[in-house]
Amino acid sequence: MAEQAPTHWHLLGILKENQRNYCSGPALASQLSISRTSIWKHIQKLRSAGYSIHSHPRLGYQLIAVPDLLLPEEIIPHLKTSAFARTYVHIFEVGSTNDHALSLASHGAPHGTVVVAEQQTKGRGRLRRPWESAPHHGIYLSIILRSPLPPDQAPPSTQVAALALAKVLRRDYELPATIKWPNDILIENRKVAGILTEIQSDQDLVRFMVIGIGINVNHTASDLRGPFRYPATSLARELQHHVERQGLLLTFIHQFEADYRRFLAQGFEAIRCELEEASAILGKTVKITRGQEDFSGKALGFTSQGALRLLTREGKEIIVWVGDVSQVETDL
Ligand code: BT5
Repeated sequence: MAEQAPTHWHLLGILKENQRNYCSGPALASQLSISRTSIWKHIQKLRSAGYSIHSHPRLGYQLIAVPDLLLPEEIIPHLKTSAFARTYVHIFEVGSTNDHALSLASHGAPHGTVVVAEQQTKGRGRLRRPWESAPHHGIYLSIILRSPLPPDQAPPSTQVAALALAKVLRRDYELPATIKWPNDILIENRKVAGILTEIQSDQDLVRFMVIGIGINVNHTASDLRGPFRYPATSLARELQHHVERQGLLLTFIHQFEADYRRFLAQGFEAIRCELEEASAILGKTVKITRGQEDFSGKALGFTSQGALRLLTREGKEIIVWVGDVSQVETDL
């Protein structure tokens, strides 16, 4: 990153390296080339962000606990991405991270900007359906993408995000995550995450996209009361233990950037196989609703552009670009 990290991040770095010990005020002051009063002010800043720091009149300062928050201090120093999250906006409470990101994008925020909130009061899904966003339990994230794609090549970006998340959940958490086309991540038929993509385009080119991802991480059963269109779950419920959100967010951002770059360079074909393997619906009979229309048929796979191929009961293959899968039945 070209920008210099703020002083309190350096201070935090030193406290973390010496977490078992106290760091004396004068030693910190000389290491950072600032006064002891400034050290104290930066300590106060870290405390107000949620870090628990013990101070001893003679021994100095000791970091006791790092807050379970998606603070830039905990994310940015670990980034190895080239664009994703290089601009990172963390908010404690917001209506919807997608709305916030759309507004930042319309004011010129760069490609890869990430907006993360600890809580959403008006989180939304497709068709303005509500997205339950319990404070501090989930990951509510929106990412701004500025790729010069023709408008008809942008929608598969949702599937790239879905694939990246499913891969992380399978590889790093050993969960049988699958993708219910086009935007749901399921674990054994229960929805653990949803994706909402919003696109602003001119006639020939996408101006920007905002991809919003909501992940149920440490939600308990009572956080997921619904009523929901589909049974819901969280990672903690599936794994029976608390999941550290910072690590999950970081891994997802890296995986998404890698898969998105591959998609931009090689097109949808580059991810088609992986998507088909991770699909919750291929080979099954599904009912798809699009506006007032319903289609039923067997999901066969994806076209080279990312649309769903459906074999109707009449034996005709149709191509579906958008829709909601409302029923999935395994073929006998
Ligand atoms: C989605 O829509 O699944 C997309 C959800 C995207 C949420 C993220 S959070 C960050 C960003 N900022 C936003 O404002 N949104 C994005 P859809 O397929 O339409 O599903 C919505 C439906 O899922 C709702 O009507 C409920 O039935 C159900 N639902 C709501 N909250 C849920 C939750 N936490 N877990 C599982 N299902 C939920």
